[in-house]
Order: sequence, then C-alpha cells, then structure tokens
Amino acid sequence: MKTIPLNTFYKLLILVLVGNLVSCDKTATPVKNYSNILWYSEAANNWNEALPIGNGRIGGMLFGGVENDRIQLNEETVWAGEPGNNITKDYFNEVEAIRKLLFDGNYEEAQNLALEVFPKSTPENTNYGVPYQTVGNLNLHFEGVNNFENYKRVLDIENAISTVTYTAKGVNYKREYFVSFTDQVMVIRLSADRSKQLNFEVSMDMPQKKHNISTENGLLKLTGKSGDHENKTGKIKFETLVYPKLTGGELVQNDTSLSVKNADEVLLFVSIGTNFKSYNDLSGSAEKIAQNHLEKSQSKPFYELKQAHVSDYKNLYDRVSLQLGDDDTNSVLPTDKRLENFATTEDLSLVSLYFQFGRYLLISSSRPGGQPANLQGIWNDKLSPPWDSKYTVNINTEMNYWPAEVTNLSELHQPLFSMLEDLSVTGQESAQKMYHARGWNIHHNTDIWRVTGMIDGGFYGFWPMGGAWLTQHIWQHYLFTGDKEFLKKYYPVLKGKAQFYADVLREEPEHNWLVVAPSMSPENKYINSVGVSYGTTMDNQLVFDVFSNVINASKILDIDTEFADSIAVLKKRLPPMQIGKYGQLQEWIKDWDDPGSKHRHISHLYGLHPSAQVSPFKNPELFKAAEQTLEFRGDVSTGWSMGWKVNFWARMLNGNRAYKLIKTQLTLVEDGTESGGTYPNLFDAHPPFQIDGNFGCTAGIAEMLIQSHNEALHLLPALPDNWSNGEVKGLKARGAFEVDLNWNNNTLNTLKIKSELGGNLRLRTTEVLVDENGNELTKASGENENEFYQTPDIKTPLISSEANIKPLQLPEYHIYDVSTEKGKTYEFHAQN
Ligand code: FUC
Repeated sequence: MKTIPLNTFYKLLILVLVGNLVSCDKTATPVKNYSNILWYSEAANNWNEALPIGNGRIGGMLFGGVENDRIQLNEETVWAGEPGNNITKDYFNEVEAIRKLLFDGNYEEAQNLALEVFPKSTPENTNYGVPYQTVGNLNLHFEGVNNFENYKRVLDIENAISTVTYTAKGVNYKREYFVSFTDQVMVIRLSADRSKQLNFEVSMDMPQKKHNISTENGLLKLTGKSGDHENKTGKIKFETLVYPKLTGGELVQNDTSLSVKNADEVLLFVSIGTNFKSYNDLSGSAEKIAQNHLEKSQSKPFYELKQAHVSDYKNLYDRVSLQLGDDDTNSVLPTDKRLENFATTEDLSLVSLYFQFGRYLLISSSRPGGQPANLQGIWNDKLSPPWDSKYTVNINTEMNYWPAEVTNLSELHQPLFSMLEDLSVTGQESAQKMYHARGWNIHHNTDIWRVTGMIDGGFYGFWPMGGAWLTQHIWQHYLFTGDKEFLKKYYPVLKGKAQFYADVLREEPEHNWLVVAPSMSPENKYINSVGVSYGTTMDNQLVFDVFSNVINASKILDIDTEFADSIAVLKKRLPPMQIGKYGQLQEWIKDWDDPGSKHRHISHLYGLHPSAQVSPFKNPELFKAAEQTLEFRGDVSTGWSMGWKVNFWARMLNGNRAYKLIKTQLTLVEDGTESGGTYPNLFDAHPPFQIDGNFGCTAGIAEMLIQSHNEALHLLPALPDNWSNGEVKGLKARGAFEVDLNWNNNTLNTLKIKSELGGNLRLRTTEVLVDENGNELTKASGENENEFYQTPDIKTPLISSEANIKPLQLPEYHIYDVSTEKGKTYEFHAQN
C-alpha cells in the first residue's frame, strides 16, 4: 500500500473539511447526484474534442496530449478593431423610400433598394462588426514519452477542474487545470508519483502577426495587438505571462521558451491582461494587469488556489441538481462513446450531464463585471471565427441567457445588462441617423465596440429589433427576482427602447395598424429573395412586449405616468396575431407562409417562447396554430434551432416531442460534418460550434420540468414518458420561488418551495396536492393576484376562413393557491 506523506494527509484533511464547509453554504443545496464528469480515453485530436475551462474572462481549450499538450488561450476582451460605431451618414430618406415601396406593394424593388443602400459585403468606409480573436497557444512538450498507458482525460464539471492522468515507464503522471475567478489566473499543476520525473519545454505560439514572444526572470511572455479589420485598426493590447513554479529540479531559460528539468512538481501560472476598460476606453495597462494577478497568486500554495476556485464555483453550480432515472451505468463509457450510443441507448444521465454542462459553460463564460458570452462563449481558436463570434442578437445572444434565471444563476445575467446599458448610449446614433427617432436602436449584430448600425447588408441586417428582444432580459430578471432597485436602474434602457418604437411605428395601408417598416422576420424570405418587409409577426410581438414592460415598470416604480399612458395608446393599435390558411401562426402581415419551409428561425413563435403571448389557457387557437407551424418546420435543423425547439415543445406541453428534439440535438457530430448536433466535447454544433445551442437546450430541459408564466407555477408540464423517475432541486420560478421536486412513475411525488418574496403561489399540476396534514390545498379562484404572474392582454387573433384548427385537448389540471410568506419554505406532496 502507498503511504501518504504527513503534510499531504493534513492538506487533504483540510480540503475535506473546507469542502464540507462549502457545502453548508446557505445557497447550496447539494444532493447525491450522478457524478457529473466528461471523460475520454484519448487526447483531443481536434478543437471540438478539446475541453473548455474558463473564469468568464480567461478561457482555455485543453487538448491533453501526453507528448505535446496544447492549451489554446482566450481573453474575453481581445477583439479586432477599435472604438467607434458603424453609421456613416444620415439614412432617413433612403429608409423612407424603402418603406414607401413596401407599403405600395413593391416588395422586390424595396429589397433591391435595401441592398443598394446597404450592400451585402462591407463598404469601404465602414465595418460590419469585428471578430473576437484567440490569444494563441501554450504548448508543453514532453520529450520522448511515446509509450504510455492508463490514459484518462477528465472534465469534472462539479468542481470545474480538468485532469489528465497516464502511466509511463512505471511512473504515474497527473496534470490538473483550472481557471480561477477568485485569483484571475489559469493554474496547471503537473505532478508524478516519483521524484524528478518532470521534464518538459514550455512555449507559446500565436497566429496574430503583431506579437512578440520573450523570456525574462523565469517567465515566458507574449505581447501583442489585436487585428485590423475592415476600416478599423486593431488597438487591443494584450500580454500573457506564463510562470512555472518548480518543486525540485531546475528551470532553464531559452530565448523564447522555458525548459523544466527533473522537477518533482510544477505549478504553471498563466496570467493575461489587456488594455480594455470599456467599449470606448482603452487606457488600461495589459502589462500591469497580467503582472498584478500573477504576483498576487504565485506565492499561494496550490491547495489554497484550488480550494478558493472550487468554493467560488460550487457556490453557483451546487444550487441546482438534476437526476433523471435510476441508472447511471453508461457513465463507465467515455463521453464521446455515450454520445455515439445515445440514439439507440437509454442514457438519461447523459441528459442531466448535458444540462449541467450548460450551467458549467455559463459559469465559465459569463461573470459579473465582464463581457457577455459571445457566439462561442469565450472559446475560439481563430482570428476570423465563423460570424466573427460576435453577438448575433436576432436569437443567439438571447438564447445564451435563457438558462440564467431558471437554473439559478441570476447574477451571471449581469454582463448582458451592462452591454444593454452601453447599447442604449451607442444606439442613439443609429436611432437618430437612420430613423430620426428618439431612444436607441440596434440591428441584428453587435460586437465589443457596441456597434449598432447595419451589419451584413440590407437582407440579413434590416432588422431594427435587436434591442427589443434584448431588453426582455431586463424585464425577465425583474420577474424572477422582484428586484425593484434593478428595475429602477435599467428603466431608462427600457424607456429608450419604447421611445424608439413610438417614433418609428407607421400606419400600414390596409388596416391602419401601427407597424415597424422596413424590417424582416429574421433571415427568412417570403418571395424569392425578398426578406425586407413590414409588420412581421415577431416584430409586432416584440413591440408589444417592449411597450408592456415600460408601462408595467412605470407603474411599479410610480414614475413617468404620462409617458406610459401615451405608450398604452400606441400599444392598442399594434396588429393582432393572425392564423393563416394552413392553420399556421402567420409569420408575415399577409398569408405568405410556405408550409414546406424548414427555415431554422421560427421567429413568429417568439410569442410562444420565450415570450408568453401564446397560451393554451387564454388563446387555444393561437396555441394550435403555433403547433401547426412547428409541425411544418420539422425537427432536424442547426444546433441552436433544435435547442429552441426543445423549449417550443416544452411550451406545447409535449414532453415526448421535446425529448425527441433533445435526442436529435445530442447526435454525435465529428469535426467537419455538415449537420447540426453535438461534438465529442459536448459543444453544440450549428455546425460549426456555437454555444447558443448548449444554452438553449439546457433552458429547454428546465422548461420541461417547471414553467412559471400563464398565471401559475406549472409543475412537470412536459415530462416525457421515459423520464419516469427523477428529482430536480433549486430551479427558480418567476416571483422568486425556488423549487425542489421529485417524481415517480411519471407523477409528481413531493414538492418543496421556498418563497423569497412572499405572495400568492399558484400551482398547476395534474396531481391532487396535499399539505403535511394530508389536507388538499386550497383550489385557486379568480385571477392570480401575484404581480409576477400577470398574463399579457393580447388582441383576439384574426383567423383565415380557410384555416382548419383542431380543438385543443389538455390534461385535467388541479390549480391551487397558497399564500406564502417571505423567506418561508413550503412542503407538499401528491395524494396517492
Ligand atoms: C444567425 C443564424 C445563423 C447563425 C448566425 C450566427 O444569423 O441564422 O444560423 O447562427 O446567426
């Protein structure tokens, strides 16, 4: 038997004790769960097999090669270009001309003019946003280790630590990797179970032209500048410092690399700084930031660094646990194998692993004070990644944040709110110069410089609605937390958005409804190559929500009544939703829908999810029409589209179909494959990798277990037949309720709800619920008086005379009202 040295024993004891203290934290609700790890029996062969680690700011993709290890590095503020918006002149007359063509029914001419004014490829005097860029690679070369066994590569998402272990020439080697939020450095510990076994070279490389690699005082240093792009000069300066701290052995400093000789243990610190302070201020010092973080952390012992990291991470991660089914036997297989088998094997713990992986990715890519997660979170190995890895705000950025509230990671939403504050300033220029409107505006993309003008030209880009969708996140954060101070702080952002549409809306010629024109239904077209349009269903739904939010916020905060009243008048004149001749929810103002279209964007179902305008209880025809639309569009699509469909089918209260979509999304996609699915490292494949699909599906799984709109907290609204037993703890519902529940044989068993704000808790369930004395709960009556559960006052839909709408059949629900007190926890169970 191996003996443990005494000091290691005590360190371990401290770790166990501290670990227990951490789990006693009042916010944490740990339960015995399946071990949530991703693991592989080989090193990564490509980037989509590498494993992501991150602290919101610094990201690493770990390849884990035995002879050559590669750690691909990112820092969230390293983007090409420099401060400045992308609006070159006053476009009001052109916009008016396109609008006139549309209202006159000259759609093709309108599209042609839109593309003439805003060409597809970037004009010379402006830019269409800039790319997010890698900061290169850290490479570890181990001479002559080509014979090894027992290789294992692990990402433990319960602790946010990755490990690589192997045996070579009888020596057991271990590498541990994490990025600490607390200490703001990446830490890699290399160890072996025999002394003097660590021999390797540390180097870096970088695709960016403007860079320099050097060594000094036992440090490896890479400095550089971000790239030029379109009419912008790269002005982000970055500095990466790598410091190997040795126990035993010696460090040899070469010109551009460091060599470790015969060491017992090595701690590698990776510290990165940039000059970025905000979207319009680059006065920071990359050097000082990198040095400060390194200086503060390098003297700390490994166990201290690790404990601080794990405790910070678990404070977020442990809030939610999920167990599906009783069988975790498949976890003996490597994760890529499980994914490969998933189509033919029942492996429900892979679903819960995927759910928690989504939460892991959000914790690792979006931290307060930093940038929001972009198209790839923070992980990108290129200088010109697909779609520049920007913020695409006609679905993708929003989807990134769908899990934030419901999966109990509310504070990770903050970077998005900060970006909205920035956009509410930069977006005034596009509101004024393009639309002669007050308030602020952004089209379908933005980047670190918060550009708000047209991007990708007059087909994809003509969508002045990005801010309308993004501001829903402010309102939803309020509904989940009830935080009035937050609402007050962001009220000007909501107001600026409402002002913009108040000025932009125009009467359309047929019904005199007020509509946005020109605009589009994201990325779809209605004739040949014509997308530019007016009064699209999604736009109408978005403006409805923008107006509703500002009216409600003004009431809650008791401010701006006159303004809110003026908005209420406009809101009444928005178009109703329409049901077309195929019984579908109409996408456009006229019945132009193609029932054969499989387009990935199903924008007009925004009203079903994430918004709550389409309800089976209040407007069953619209609900059936949305279902018809979903049937027409089908299941298979790009990764994020399938993630959205999981949410749609959950909202359709159809658990089996939602699960079918999860199955489709969890289809193994190898590098270079051209279909949507999931890569071996569980990254979502659009393809290529886009993180939105991970977040969308994570949110969708939560949505299958609880929903908190349509007047009630709905328990197990969309449970698939094969999820017969399970337990979820710590999900959040609107009105600041925290929900734990479990179920057996597909029926709810016990329920525990913590009320953080008090107020009426209305429950909807298929079971009869009783309290601890066995008494049935009070049946609900009248409207739910809880202010966070108000249903939207939508207009009666217009229905085509040709539409054949099937009647809606719903399960029989029991609806209860429980009057709750702030801070109290309530326990109920189903009567059996
Ligand atoms: C939208 C989508 C594409 C892709 C891109 C980043 O344009 O239509 O599928 O996700 O964003």
